[in-house]
Amino acid sequence: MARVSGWAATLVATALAVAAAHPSSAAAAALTVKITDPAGKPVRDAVVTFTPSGGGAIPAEIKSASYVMAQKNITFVPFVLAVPQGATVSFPNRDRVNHHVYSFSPAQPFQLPLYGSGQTRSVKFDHTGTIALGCNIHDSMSAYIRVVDTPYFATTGDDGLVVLKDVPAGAGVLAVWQPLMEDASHEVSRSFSMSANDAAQGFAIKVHAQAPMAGMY
Ligand SMILES: [Cu+2]
Repeated sequence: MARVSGWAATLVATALAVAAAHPSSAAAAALTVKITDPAGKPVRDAVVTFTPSGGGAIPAEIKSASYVMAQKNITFVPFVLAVPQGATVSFPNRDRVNHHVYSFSPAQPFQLPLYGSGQTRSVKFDHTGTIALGCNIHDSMSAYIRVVDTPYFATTGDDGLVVLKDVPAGAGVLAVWQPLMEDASHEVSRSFSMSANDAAQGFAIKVHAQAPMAGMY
């Protein structure tokens, strides 16, 4: 008898009818994407990317922007941070206690040995993929850095919404990654042709209520 697998792909894609918020230029437009669960509840911490078919060169100002994964109240803040390939992420310790940040993720394992309050460290991420973070001192601390190879990316907040700005018209791939997604890759994608006008898309995804952290990445 077949057993039900909790990791079966369970993507349900739905189209959203969201009115365009403003007129756009001919060459590029805004793409609004809403991420919900199948019941329609907004899903936060989802990284949404649009990758043009020809590839998305990452402008220097996006690559060199400030990306921060802080430690505050024995928690990583934010829980999910999306950065472009080649970005440098700083890891400021805003607690009174020491932290030892590490990742064993194959995309880029690293260690930031014990450092104290008010200090910071930084790591440059040269490879795309998912970096699962932990702290050697505090087992409860976990967070994710998602390294992407397109300049068109954003992470959903409590409203499940992102707006990707200045997306070039033309074919590409629209993808959503969320660390608790009930899919082995934690990612779903679809072909999408961006028009010259503002557009809206929706994804309904199934996510775990709580993160089974160990061994996910
Ligand atoms: Cu710690």
